[in-house]
Amino acid sequence: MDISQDLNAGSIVFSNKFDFNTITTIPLVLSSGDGGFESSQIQGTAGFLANGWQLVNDSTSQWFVGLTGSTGASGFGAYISSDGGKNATYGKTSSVSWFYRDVEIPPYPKKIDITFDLAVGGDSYYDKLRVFNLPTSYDILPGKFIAGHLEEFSNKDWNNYKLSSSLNFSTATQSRRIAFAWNNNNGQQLGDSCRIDNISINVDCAYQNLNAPPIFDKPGQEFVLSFPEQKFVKKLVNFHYDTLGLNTERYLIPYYRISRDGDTWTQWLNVTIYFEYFTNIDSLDPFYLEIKWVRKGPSDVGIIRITEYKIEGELERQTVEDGGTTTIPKNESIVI
Ligand SMILES: [Ca+2]
Repeated sequence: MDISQDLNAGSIVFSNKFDFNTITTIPLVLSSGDGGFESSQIQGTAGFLANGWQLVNDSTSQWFVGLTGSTGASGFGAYISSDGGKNATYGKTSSVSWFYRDVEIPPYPKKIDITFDLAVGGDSYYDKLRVFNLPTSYDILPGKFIAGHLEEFSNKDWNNYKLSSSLNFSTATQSRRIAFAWNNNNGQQLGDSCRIDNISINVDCAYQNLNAPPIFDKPGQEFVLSFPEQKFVKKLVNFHYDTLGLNTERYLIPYYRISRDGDTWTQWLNVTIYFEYFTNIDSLDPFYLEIKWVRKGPSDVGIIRITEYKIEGELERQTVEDGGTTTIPKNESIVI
């Protein structure tokens, strides 16, 4: 919370503005480690699990780890082989082989980026690599090729690719299944099979390094702002919120309550629509204050988040006779 004071005017303002534009990129898989098959340099099919990947190979054209799959700039990479790992070839029997991993997405995600180096043969109609961002509930099976891919590739020399896709905006962590699937049919081979290396997976998240804004997921959900014993705060000046998700009816209502001893409280009182001074605090005695926002409206979908609030107080002042009359504040600082 930011606090600013105007000693001449005798006013004090408490405000909090949440920054939704600051994005932090969080790496989930590094190209120098698991994503490059370099965390554990193990050749063959065991090289996948050794680097955190699950392997679902079909019976003919299968994924292997080894020198053959590398760009040449690093040790190992992944590749499709139909001769037990000797060469980057694919067979004339229809095959679909996968490798994948589940990644945990931090809260407040904006998007996920999957980058990798790829060289791939094949004809674009029958023989290809597809890359997926799937729910973890999706059951990956050998021999089963599916649509819903981010992109598909065939007949390309070594190149670097970056695939970006959106994620559900959520206050909780969620998981996704990032998958690579090779498919070939029983027709003609064209060139080498597929080689892939230096996979990195990053998620762009909002406000990972900032105080999280109050989020309201469900009807009736509350956010309470508590002030310690004090006698300055006088009114909620304004607040702002936005809604995420489907545009159905939901909104926030602010309330406040007061206690003289921190134990016995008034009822929750409505903040008037004109944001007038809180009532019940006209004596000069210190008091405890709580302001709360409650999600209202019939809709149980979507999210409301407070983007900003501003609370105003008055500093206690005294008058000093000094030739003329000067008013100065008694309290020059306050910590909330
Ligand atoms: Ca590598």
